[in-house]
Amino acid sequence: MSRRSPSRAPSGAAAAAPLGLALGVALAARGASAGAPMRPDAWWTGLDVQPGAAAGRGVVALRAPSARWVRIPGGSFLMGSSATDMIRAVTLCRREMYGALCRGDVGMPGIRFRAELPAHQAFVSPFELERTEVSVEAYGRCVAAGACAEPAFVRGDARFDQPDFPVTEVRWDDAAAYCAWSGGRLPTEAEWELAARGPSGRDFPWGNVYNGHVTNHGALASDETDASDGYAGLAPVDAFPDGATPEGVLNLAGNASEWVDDLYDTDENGFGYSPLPQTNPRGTRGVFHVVRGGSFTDGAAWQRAAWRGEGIIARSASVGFRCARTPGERGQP
Ligand SMILES: [Ca+2]
Repeated sequence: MSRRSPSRAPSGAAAAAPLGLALGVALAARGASAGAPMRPDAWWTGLDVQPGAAAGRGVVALRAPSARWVRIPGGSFLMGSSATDMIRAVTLCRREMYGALCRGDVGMPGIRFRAELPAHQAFVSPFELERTEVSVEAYGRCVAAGACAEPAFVRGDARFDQPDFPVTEVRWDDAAAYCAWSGGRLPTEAEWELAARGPSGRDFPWGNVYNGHVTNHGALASDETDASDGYAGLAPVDAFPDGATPEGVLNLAGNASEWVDDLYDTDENGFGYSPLPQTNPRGTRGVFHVVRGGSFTDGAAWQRAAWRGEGIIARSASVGFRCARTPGERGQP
């Protein structure tokens, strides 16, 4: 079965040829692809793509199986964004194709980023977070058990229905139901941000410098997908190991955005964090749940660990989730 990514798509010629010829074909394909323009949207829109244009091609990585849960030490950290953080966000945003939209005062991006204000101290107790987003395969076990609703994508749609892709097109309630069924719960927004930023307050899960090759990102453009990271659409939940946090949590930035437990609870101006208790804060007022971490349709500024989305949609092709649990609480495996 062929894989869903242009970076993984095997060459038919290479697959059928003897090893030496196959190697030659592969090397030639790589050389040709290095200078060939790539259609970032080709796979996503169902057009033919030229295999072999992705980063990491030809590199074999051996990885040991990893545990589902990663322990995140609790502690105090600076949650949200300062005025300086906002300037950095707008600067990143301005590099996008539609960067002219990225003003810090008015306009859609400005409003989106203002939700991160103000920077404030928060304390989070130790917890455990899933190393990866919940996969289609894992979620399917909950559906088969009758405990979760079917995701809304069309079965067999190769863009979404792949066992190792993050499950998307699920409602917040579905995500919460899965986590409860599988022995956890949705992380709070503060837990998610502490896991992504660490106690030092990183801008991104991997560090402070944006790197579009370690996150399955998109673009602020007419075509929101971007295959320069190797994937126009979703990627396997264990892809992008170089974008992991120091503790080993994968794809907090990028791939699927993620439901968190909190409701989007704004300040008196209708944006920004409401005054919440500093210890284990959790938004309990509001209509919509928060989503965290940019997706494969979001540009660099939305990959920042402080970004928060208001979750105004019930389901989305770019929103999935992962679960958390509190040490000492154990449910099903
Ligand atoms: Ca993610």
